[in-house]
Amino acid sequence: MAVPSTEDLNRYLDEAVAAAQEAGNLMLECFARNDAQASVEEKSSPADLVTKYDRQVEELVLKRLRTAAPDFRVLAEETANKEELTDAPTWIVDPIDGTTNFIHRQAECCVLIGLAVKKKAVLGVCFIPKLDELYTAVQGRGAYCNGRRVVSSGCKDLTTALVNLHLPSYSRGPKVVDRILGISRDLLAHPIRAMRCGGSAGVDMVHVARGRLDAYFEVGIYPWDVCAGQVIVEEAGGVCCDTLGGDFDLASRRVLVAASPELASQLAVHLRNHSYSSVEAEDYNGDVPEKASKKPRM
Ligand code: LIP
Repeated sequence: MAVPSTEDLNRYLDEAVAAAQEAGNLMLECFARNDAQASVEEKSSPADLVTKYDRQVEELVLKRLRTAAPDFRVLAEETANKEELTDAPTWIVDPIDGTTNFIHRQAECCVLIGLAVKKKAVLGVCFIPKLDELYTAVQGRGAYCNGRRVVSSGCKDLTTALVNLHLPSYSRGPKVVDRILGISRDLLAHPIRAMRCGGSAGVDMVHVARGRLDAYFEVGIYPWDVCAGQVIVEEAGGVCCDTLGGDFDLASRRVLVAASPELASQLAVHLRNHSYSSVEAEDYNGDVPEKASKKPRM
């Protein structure tokens, strides 16, 4: 299938924006009713949750996207999550990213709609309904929030960086917990300026894109958590790469997002020291290195 033309991409962007806004309204109705807790179900672990609203939003979004581009493949968190990512144009959708935040009525949850072609993200929409912030980006055309251009902070130095990490939702086993504590201890001792703990990959990525955050990293994410955000971050001047510093792969389940290549490189040194790459954490022996090298090895 041919790569979409500029005209087609404009049309897909309009559809994705309309779908995200409709979905956001449904999320706001739920916030007003305060009934998300009533439909919580566990998925892969007690920290991996879904509600009836995730499913309703996904149905609504996919209906629109399938009408707009009937030939495109679909990868979506709640119903089309076993599909393999191929070279064909593929909508990649997370109906509610940050479901735990959503259940607890936190603002930091969003609708994510990405389009990938040849396994690369080319279009991204992220809508955070409680903040009324709509982020959009198409490859090569810049990143926008509510129609205004956004740029990353450009931060190049870990000692002045605000960094978000996420607690893994796929496991709270001892090795996984040790590894997250190990990397946190190491970064705090470096020292970095401050560290926060996020709950939505999409929200953290747009925060890096607009300079509210300098970096975010996570192991365990899926393509629907990061596809839309990747385009927005890169079009805002930021960087998405592998947690160990290599090229970013949408399907690898790991991401390091930073406001500059220099910052990504410095963080990757620390993450490599903690083998921060696999979901299993089997290769991590729990030792915290005395001092991480400051020299990037990318
Ligand atoms: C969430 C991710 C987040 C991660 C959460 C969860 P969901 O996605 O965006 O980065 O830390 O545990 O996986 O499941 O809310 O769409």
